[in-house]
Amino acid sequence: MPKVVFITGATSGFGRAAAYRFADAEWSLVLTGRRRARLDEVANDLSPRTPVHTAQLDVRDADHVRHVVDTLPNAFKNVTALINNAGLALAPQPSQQADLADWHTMIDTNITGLVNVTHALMPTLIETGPGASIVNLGSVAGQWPYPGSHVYGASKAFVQQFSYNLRCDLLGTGVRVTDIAPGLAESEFTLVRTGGDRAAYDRLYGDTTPLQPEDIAETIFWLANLPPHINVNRLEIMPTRQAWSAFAVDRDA
Ligand code: NDP
Ligand code: 8X3
Repeated sequence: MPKVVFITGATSGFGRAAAYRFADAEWSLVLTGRRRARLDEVANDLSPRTPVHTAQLDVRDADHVRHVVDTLPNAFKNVTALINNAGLALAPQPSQQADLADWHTMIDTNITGLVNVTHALMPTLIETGPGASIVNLGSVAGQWPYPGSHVYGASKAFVQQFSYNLRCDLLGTGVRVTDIAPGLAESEFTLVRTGGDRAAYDRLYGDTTPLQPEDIAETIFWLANLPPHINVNRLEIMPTRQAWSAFAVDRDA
């Protein structure tokens, strides 16, 4: 029986690249995301290689998440790996200029959406037992503060602590949990964050060497394929050309 991976946010970036990486190893794929056309495009590309099931899904909708999990076709029911990848940043401006609605969208997606999917799939993963994995997409922003990160970084701090706490509760079930925390990585993430500002995208990723979605996909695949007795709790990954910066100090003019 092929192993089954369930990926949220498979229409772009890390999630899409992960779909291709797991397909290479002939895992069966459950691909989810809000954009139907993108899901179809990936499924059409990958289904000649491996079984693919798609579900148009907004992770913020707990009832729909439950429905998608409960109605998985038989060949896709025995999920071995959950990749909780769907997420976004909005409002790159300082907190005091950010829209409350954008804060709510980040909380609803990065926190509520992630727990919706985790809660729905935990019984299946526990049934799968040793070798099963939950890989949660956190961020360096969950550990390190920076201007304009406000609710986004805080939502990723939640992902880290939730991952650690899940580890405690899942001890003895064989289900592994990892918080993977990438730094600068080139994807549509920045277009979403800036409301489609292509110049901001070019400035951020230009003249340096950011991580690529395939780098993160390879890491996710490695985590899900480690021997069952190994759990990586947290993995922080930056491009070699990124590091921390000095503390900021407010000085008299
Ligand atoms: P992308 O914008 O390329 O992809 C984000 C994915 O999330 C899309 O497939 C999108 O699909 C999906 N998504 C967003 N909102 C929802 C929703 N409400 N319901 C279901 N799916 C949703 O970004 P990345 O691939 O770069 O980001 C993936 C994850 O990695 C995110 O959690 C992000 O916070 C995190 N991350 C990104 C970093 C980066 O620098 N790029 C670094 C560290 C972490 P659709 O719109 O079709 O629903
Ligand atoms: C995305 C990486 O540095 O923009 O999580 O917060 S960063």
